[in-house]
Amino acid sequence: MIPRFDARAFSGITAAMRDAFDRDGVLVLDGLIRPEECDRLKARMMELVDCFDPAAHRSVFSSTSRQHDQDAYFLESGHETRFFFEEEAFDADDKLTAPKHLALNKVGHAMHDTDPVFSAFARQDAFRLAATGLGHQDPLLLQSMYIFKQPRIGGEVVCHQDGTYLRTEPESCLGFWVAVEDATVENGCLWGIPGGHKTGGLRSAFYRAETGVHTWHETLDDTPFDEDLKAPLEAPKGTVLVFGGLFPHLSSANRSDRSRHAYTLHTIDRSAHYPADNWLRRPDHLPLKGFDI
Ligand SMILES: O=C(O)CCC(=O)C(=O)O
Repeated sequence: MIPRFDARAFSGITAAMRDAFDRDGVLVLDGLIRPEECDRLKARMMELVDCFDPAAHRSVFSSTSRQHDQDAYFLESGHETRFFFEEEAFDADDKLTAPKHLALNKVGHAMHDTDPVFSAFARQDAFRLAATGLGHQDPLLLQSMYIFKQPRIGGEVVCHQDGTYLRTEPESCLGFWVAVEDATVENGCLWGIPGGHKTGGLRSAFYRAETGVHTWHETLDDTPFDEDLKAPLEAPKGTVLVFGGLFPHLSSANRSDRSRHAYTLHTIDRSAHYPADNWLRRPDHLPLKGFDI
């Protein structure tokens, strides 16, 4: 049973939280974000979507087909706010089957630097305290996403470790997954393998060539993920799940009538080396920043 912590009055990582994180690979912080903060973030995202022209970019994010792996609009989004559709958002004639607000899979990957509302949300003390309390000496904000998990067409995310896509040497990635809306088994909550961060190492690494859109995976450890052990991480609005780069996690397709909006923030430690062949790159004039700007 993965413990849940009441984090409504969070003032830092406790010994019990640290023990749970080390043992299970994931920390469940209920109420860390107030409901009105979730609503504000969602409202700001809806404004950003209002301004997005769906005719301009038809980029799809799919963890099964992985067509985004060869897509310049995706690969060059590390310092941008860009919009990616659900795979099932288009019909056989390539027309959207739902209004854009109900057709997008996610928005990424740098709203924490490009948008004032998202920057303030990402840089709140709760995340800083959690990152430093879990061992980061000097956290850098690497990636953020707003994930819609749309009603009926929200795509599945296959079991993976975030360290595959956000590589540092040594591994230092920390993920904060925020339930902007209630996440249940029915609408596609996150699942994880408790203790799975200690069973085998990083399974694969994802690389991007120096130029162009060529990417590839390399197997580092062929130990299979033991998905029989996976547990649902149901998360009421405002709950934050915190996990490291080795924690295996996934989510099922959302076939329900309810969306499951989530926000994710990934930090790395400045002292760790961030190899230049990671897919997510920043131009020299937009370096990664920390919690203070
Ligand atoms: O929110 C989800 O359904 C999955 C998110 C996730 O695992 C990821 O983006 O790494």
